Amino acid sequence: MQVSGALRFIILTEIVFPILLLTFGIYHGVMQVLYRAGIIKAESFLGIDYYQGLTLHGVINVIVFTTIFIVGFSNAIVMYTLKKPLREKVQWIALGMMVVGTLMAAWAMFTGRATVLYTFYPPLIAHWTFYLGAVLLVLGSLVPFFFDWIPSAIEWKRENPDQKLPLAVFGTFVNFILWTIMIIPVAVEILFQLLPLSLGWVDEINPLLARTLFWFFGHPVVYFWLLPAYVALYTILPKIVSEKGKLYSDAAARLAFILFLIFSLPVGLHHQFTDPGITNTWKLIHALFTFGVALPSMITAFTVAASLEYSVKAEHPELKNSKFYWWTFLPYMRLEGNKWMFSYFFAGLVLFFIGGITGIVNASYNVNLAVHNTAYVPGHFHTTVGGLVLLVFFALALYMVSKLRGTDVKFKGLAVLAPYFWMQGMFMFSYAMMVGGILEGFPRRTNAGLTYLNPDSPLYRPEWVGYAQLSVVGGVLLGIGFILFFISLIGTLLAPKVRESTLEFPIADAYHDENIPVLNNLKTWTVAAIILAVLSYIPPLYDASVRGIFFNSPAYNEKFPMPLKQLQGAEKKEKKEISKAEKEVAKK
Ligand code: HAS
Repeated sequence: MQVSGALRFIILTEIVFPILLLTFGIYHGVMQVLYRAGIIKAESFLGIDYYQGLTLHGVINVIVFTTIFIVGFSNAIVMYTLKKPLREKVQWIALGMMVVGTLMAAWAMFTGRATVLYTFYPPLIAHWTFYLGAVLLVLGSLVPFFFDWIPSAIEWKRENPDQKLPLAVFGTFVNFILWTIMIIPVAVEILFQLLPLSLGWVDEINPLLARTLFWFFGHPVVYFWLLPAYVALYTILPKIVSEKGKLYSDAAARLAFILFLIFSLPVGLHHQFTDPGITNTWKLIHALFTFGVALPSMITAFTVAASLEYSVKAEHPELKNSKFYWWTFLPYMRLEGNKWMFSYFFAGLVLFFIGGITGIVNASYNVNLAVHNTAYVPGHFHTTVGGLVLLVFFALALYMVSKLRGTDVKFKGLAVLAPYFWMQGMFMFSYAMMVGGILEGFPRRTNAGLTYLNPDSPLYRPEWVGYAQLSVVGGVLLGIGFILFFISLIGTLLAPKVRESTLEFPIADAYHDENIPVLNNLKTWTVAAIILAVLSYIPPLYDASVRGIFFNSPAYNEKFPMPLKQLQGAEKKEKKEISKAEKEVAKK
């Protein structure tokens, strides 16, 4: 499909700009393992302190990179599958809002005015530009959905009344419906709590309410990152495996997307099992729904494995009766055609297998108490968003840049090795974090090199040293994996053009392609999702509103995440004790 110069520029920007930002995000990831292991024993490095770097790492990697890239990929796949060009004006507005929003938030973070981590829990408070930037970024990402893709899909439906919406568009729409709903609670938190506090219009806000509104958004958002990868797993992966590749079942894929729409929202309390003030019953109900949201991923595991088997056997009929041997025919290290992309999908799937199991551990209410706030949690999520999601996005980025620029993928050998370095690095990193977290209570979000892993500190915990050191090896391998991918991406971007620039995707047909109307009815399922989300959140939000207000709750020192009052209190106590001791000496 031919694409106008302006649209080509917009989509390329939406792919390359977030990856350029990701270089900072990943750099700060490597810095994290160095700080935590005590290889860097300092509060800051090159003018950026530990928590500022951790904020940059989290915000860039999972908020900025994901959002802009998802809009870019969704723009491309919707345009290609509906065969309708995008509306340029709408796209310029969306891109402008996202870029301006990102620059505002980046300014606040780089200048140390927004060291609030990606969860921005109060009482950590950022400069108002951080919050307004985030709002602009998020609103900008919705503009194409409402003002471009929906009108195009309506036109398409009018022209094709008997056909179901193409699966890639269906999955993308589920994702953006979810995105629209989940943004509402976090927008309320930002506009009515954080911004007024940051601007000094109010002195106090309710932190428990803020956390509950945040997690109303904060868990569904992980599926906003995941679903574009699932769109690619269902529609693109089988064709990468073989020319005759097919998706095993279209209905199973649609069912998975609908289950995500319903179950992604009523689950946020599984991040707040240890928060006081919210009734246990509702925490348990959210825990049960969390098991529900694992179901569509289990369906996906089966459908993807069946699609891989079908696609291999379609090309190798001699393997017809093979039960497991066909796995050896997958293109793990092949360079020809689009087969190089398989390495990214495969490494991502293997990592996600671990991410899924560990997610279910997290979700189990009582077991969660053993892992919450330990390094186990980052161990889990790096194999999900930093595993399948990131690796599939890397493959799509390289692929789309080469198509849109009309160049060949450069340094393909390095490009194929990159995901295996990444996978190996992630195995080591996540193993260290998870085992250290679950068995030894190694904490997350802590500059441990200054304290727990510092032999000169009274807090020294020698049993954590080995885990921290293993995570450094993992972190370095991850860094190498990223550099290999980046070399290939920049080479492809700057290489001389060898063909017309186009936009196309290898889209697989379905082997089982039944038309089941109930699975195509997005309106009904959207209403059901909203009702379930509202019902599951009214009681916890009520609890948080009435039980979460602690007047004069203390401010925090951002360098030591400890209430100032507690620090001051400790000082006072110390002074009292000193003066008492002095008096006793004087008496004697
Ligand atoms: Fe999670 C915390 C529960 C999925 C991301 N999660 C986080 C945080 C992030 C995150 C960022 O219940 C940290 C937030 C923070 O900063 O505090 N998570 C789950 C559950 C799932 C899950 C039940 N998470 C994700 C995904 C993420 C993500 C996806 C990002 C994209 N998570 C939790 C909980 C917490 C949590 C608690 C809070 C913990 C705490 O205490 O703070 C499920 O959706 C997972 C279902 C997945 C599966 C896997 C299916 C397997 C597939 C691969 C098949 C492979 C094949 C190839 C076919 C059931 C599809 C062959 C492979 C071979 C191995 C041969």
